[in-house]
Amino acid sequence: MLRYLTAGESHGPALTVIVEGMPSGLPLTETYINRQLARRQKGYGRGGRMKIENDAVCFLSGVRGGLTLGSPVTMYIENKDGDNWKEIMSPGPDADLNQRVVTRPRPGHADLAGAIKYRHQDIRNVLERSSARETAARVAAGSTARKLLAELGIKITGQVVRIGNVVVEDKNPDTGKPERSLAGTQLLCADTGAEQGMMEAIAQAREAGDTLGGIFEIRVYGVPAGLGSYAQWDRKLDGRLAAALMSIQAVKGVEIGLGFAVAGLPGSRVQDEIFHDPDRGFYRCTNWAGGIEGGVTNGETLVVRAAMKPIPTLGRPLRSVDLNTKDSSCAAVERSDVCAVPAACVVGEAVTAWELARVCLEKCGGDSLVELRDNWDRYRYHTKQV
Ligand code: EPS
Repeated sequence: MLRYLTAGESHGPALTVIVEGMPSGLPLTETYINRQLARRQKGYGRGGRMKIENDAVCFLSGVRGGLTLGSPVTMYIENKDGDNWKEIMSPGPDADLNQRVVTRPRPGHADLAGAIKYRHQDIRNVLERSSARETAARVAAGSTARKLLAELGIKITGQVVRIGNVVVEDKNPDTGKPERSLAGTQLLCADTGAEQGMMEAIAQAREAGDTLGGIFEIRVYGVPAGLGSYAQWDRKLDGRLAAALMSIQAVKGVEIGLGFAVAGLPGSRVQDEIFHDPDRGFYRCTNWAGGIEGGVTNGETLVVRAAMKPIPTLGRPLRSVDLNTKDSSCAAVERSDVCAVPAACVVGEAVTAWELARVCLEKCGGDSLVELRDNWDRYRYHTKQV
């Protein structure tokens, strides 16, 4: 089945990802993936690193003449900043391990827990891999899945709906139409008024040496009923999406459809009534479930939201304790972002695409895109006939 593995340190020479199980015959170009990588780098509030990088994949295996071969797809993303860290990050005995040593863990980062777990005395050995730099590799993997879904008529969009205290009021959990294009927005937010407020909030946070989190919302259009399963806990698509989104650095909460609001509403306001039309088949007039019932897609648009906490690297650092001397001191300050919610949104789209591609392949199989499409078209025909 479809799986991927990423590797690479934030200031090492490169990030690498191997995607396995992608059917043969899928049209795939570096340019297609690079468009998504470029989206991940954008957003008002990002730090100095994004001025150095120009993320782009290089295919090392699995694609020939613009089509996947069915063999593992290896992608390589150069860290341009790696050039500035060659001596410090060298894998050989010549590495300069006395420069840029980090001993004051940042509250909220993996720094302290990671140092304890792996018995590191230099927290750099933790932060190099726990850094959200790794998400570039995940966007590359997710973009291959996004392309597969596009071939099946499934479209994924993401939108920032909150930064700090600035909230986009109309969450529109109804089935709705795809939002207007977000290209050209500063924060992947369709509400220009809210976006302006968000940018002001980010500017204020920067001024104060602070950071801001927020919420992004992912929608998936064109999903037929019947993906995922209620039959076993680890086959439930809602659980799988929650795990995928929660695994994104700094994400602390995930909700589907009405999400946490269900706790305060009566059943009659939470469930989506069922209707039937000879042309449309079964349909709903509301989508409070966010397109999933019992761990299975119900044919409505998927609506998933994730909450990202503010990045723990603060210009005005919080109190911490030196790992080696145990003296009280302020946490380390590394170059970082003030707000990376738009970037996390693009990563959210990627991991959602990945999980969706997996359930599509589980449902309809196929070693080649042609075989998958045959099975897919037959299944879609069935969903319209019932
Ligand atoms: C990131 C690269 C990192 C950070 C950020 C995300 O680069 P550097 O550490 O060299 O500044 O900008 O990572 C974090 C916020 C973090 O806490 O790790 C990227 O490529 O997205």
